[in-house]
Amino acid sequence: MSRLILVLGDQLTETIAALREADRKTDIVVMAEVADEASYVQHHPKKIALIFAAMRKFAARLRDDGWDVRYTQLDDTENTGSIPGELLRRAEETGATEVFATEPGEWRLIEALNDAPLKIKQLEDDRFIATHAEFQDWAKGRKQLRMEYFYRDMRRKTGLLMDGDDPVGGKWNFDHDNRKPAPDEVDFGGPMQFTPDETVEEVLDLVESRFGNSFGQLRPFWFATEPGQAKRALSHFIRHALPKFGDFQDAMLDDNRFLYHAVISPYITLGLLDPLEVCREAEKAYENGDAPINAVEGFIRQIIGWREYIRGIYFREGPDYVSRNALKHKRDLPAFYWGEKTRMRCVAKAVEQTEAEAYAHHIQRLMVTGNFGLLAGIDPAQLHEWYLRVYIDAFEWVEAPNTIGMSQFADDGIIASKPYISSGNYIDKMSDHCKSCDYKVKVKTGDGACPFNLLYWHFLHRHRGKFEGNPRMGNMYGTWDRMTEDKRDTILREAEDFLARMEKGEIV
Ligand code: FAD
Ligand code: DLZ
Repeated sequence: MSRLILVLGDQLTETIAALREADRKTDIVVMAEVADEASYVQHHPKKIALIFAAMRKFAARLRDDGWDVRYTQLDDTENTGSIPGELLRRAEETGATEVFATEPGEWRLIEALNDAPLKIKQLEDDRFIATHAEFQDWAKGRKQLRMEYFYRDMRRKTGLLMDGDDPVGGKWNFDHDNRKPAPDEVDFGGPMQFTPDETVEEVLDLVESRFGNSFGQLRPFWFATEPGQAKRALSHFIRHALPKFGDFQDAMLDDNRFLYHAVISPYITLGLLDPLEVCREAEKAYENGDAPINAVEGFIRQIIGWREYIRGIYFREGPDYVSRNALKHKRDLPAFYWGEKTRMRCVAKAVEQTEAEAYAHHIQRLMVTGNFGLLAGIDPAQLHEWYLRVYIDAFEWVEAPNTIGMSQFADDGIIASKPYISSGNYIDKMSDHCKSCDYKVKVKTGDGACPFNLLYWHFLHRHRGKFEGNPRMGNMYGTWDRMTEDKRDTILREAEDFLARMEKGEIV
C-alpha cells in the first residue's frame, strides 16, 4: 500500500526527513499551493512568488528523480485550499491511508496536521544543528538562556572554527570588532540577482493576479529559486562581501539596501542551502586567508548561534509565545509601517526598502522599526504580524522569537537580557539617515527634536519599576535622574504629544 509523503513550501530539501523515510517505488509525494498558507497573513507578494516558484522547480526535480509527485497549483479547480484538505483528497485519489510529514515550522500547521482525520506521522525536521531534545537538555535547569553559551556548544558540536577544544583566534566572539559605523563607500554591488525563467514568470503572473493588492512590490523579482542559483549567490557573497561583513554588520545607509549582508535567509529556510554547508564555506574563506576572523566568526554565529537558538526558543516556549506582552503595550501599529508618510527618515527608508525588496537587514529590523515599536509602546502582536507579512524570510519559528523576544521584550527577557532600545544617537552613529532627516538628532527637546530621543526617555520612565534594577540599565537611569526636573517634564510632555499626534494619524 502506498503512503503519502507531504513536502511543504519551506521543506524543499531532497534529503528532508519525510523523503528519507519514503520508498520512491511505491510512495506518493504531495505538494500543494493552497489559499490557507498563502493567506494566513497577507504575505509580501515576493515571498509567495519565491515559495511557489521554488516548490514547482523542486517538484520537477523530484519527478526527474523518479518520484510520483501529485502537485496542486493554486488555481487548480479541485484545490481544496488547505494542506489537510489536499492530503485527504490525495488519499481518496490513491487509496493511501498513511501520511509521512516533516514537522512544520509553525504550531498552527503542526496542530492542523494533528487534527486531520488521517494517520499522519510528523518526523522531526533535522535540517538544523541542534535537535529539539538537545536544546531542551541545554536549557534545563538554567536560570537564563543566553545565546552565547548555546552557541559555544554548537561550535563544539560542529567543530566550526575550533582548534581542538579552543576557539580559533583565542576568543569565542569577535562582536566587539563588528560595530563600525557606515562606510562612505560600499565596494559590494549587492546580492546576486537572477532573471526570472519561464517557471518564475508563470508564478509571477499568478501572484500578480491573486495577491497584487498586498503590501509590497512583486517586480522586479530576482531571488534564486533553485539550489544551484542559491549556491552561486552564496559564493558571490563569500567572495565579495564576507571580508567586510563583520566590520559593517550594524551599519545602515540611505542609498544602499544590502551593504555587506548575505541575503540568504530565505534560501536556508526554504531548503535551497544547507546551514552547515554555508558555514563550512565561510570557514574555508577564513582558512584560505580570504576573510578575517571577526567577519567569519560573526557570520557563523548568526547561523549556528542565533538561528538555532531562536528555533529552540520557539519550540520550547509553545504556541502561546506569539501572544505574550510582558510590557502591556497596546498602541496600534501606525500607518507609516505600511508606507504612509513619516518625517523620520530612518523609519521611512527601512519601510520603503521592505516594500520594494521584502528585505531589510538585522539592524534595520531591530534598531529602527523594532526599536521604534518598543519605544512607542506598539502592541507586539501587531508588530509580530507585520514582520511575518513583510519579509521574504518570515516563517513563524524564526520571526516570532526575533520579534516578540529579541525586539519587543514581550517574553519578559527570555531572549534579551535588557530591551534593545536606543535613542537617535545610535542610529546617527551607525547610519547616514539623520543627515537628511526632517528631525534633528542632536536636538533633544523643542522644535525638530528627534522622536527617538524623546521616546527613549519616555520608555525608561514608564517602565522604571521593571528595569531600574537591571544591572545593564543602571547608567541609563543615572543619566535620567541627573537631568533637571524641568527637563524631564519637558521630555515626557513632548513624547506624549508626539504619541498623541501619531495616534491621531498626523504625519509625524
Ligand atoms: P546576514 O546578516 O547576512 O546573516 C546571515 C544569516 O544568519 C542569515 O541569512 C540568517 O539565516 C542568520 N541569522 C542572522 N541573524 C539571525 C537571527 N536573529 N535569527 C535567525 N537567523 C539569523 N530572520 C529570518 O530568517 N526570518 C525572519 O522572519 C526574521 N525576522 C526578524 C524580525 C526581527 C524583529 C528581527 C530583529 C530579526 C529578524 N530576523 C529574521 C533575523 C535577521 O534580521 C535576518 O535573519 C537577516 O536580516 C537575514 O538577512 P541576511 O541573510 O542578509 O543575513
Ligand atoms: C508561506 C507559505 C505559503 C505562502 N504558501 C504555501 C503553500 O501554498 N504551500 C505550502 O506547502 N507551504 C506554503 N508556505 C509555507 C508554509 O506556510 C510553512 O510550511 C509553514 O508556515 C510552516 O513553516
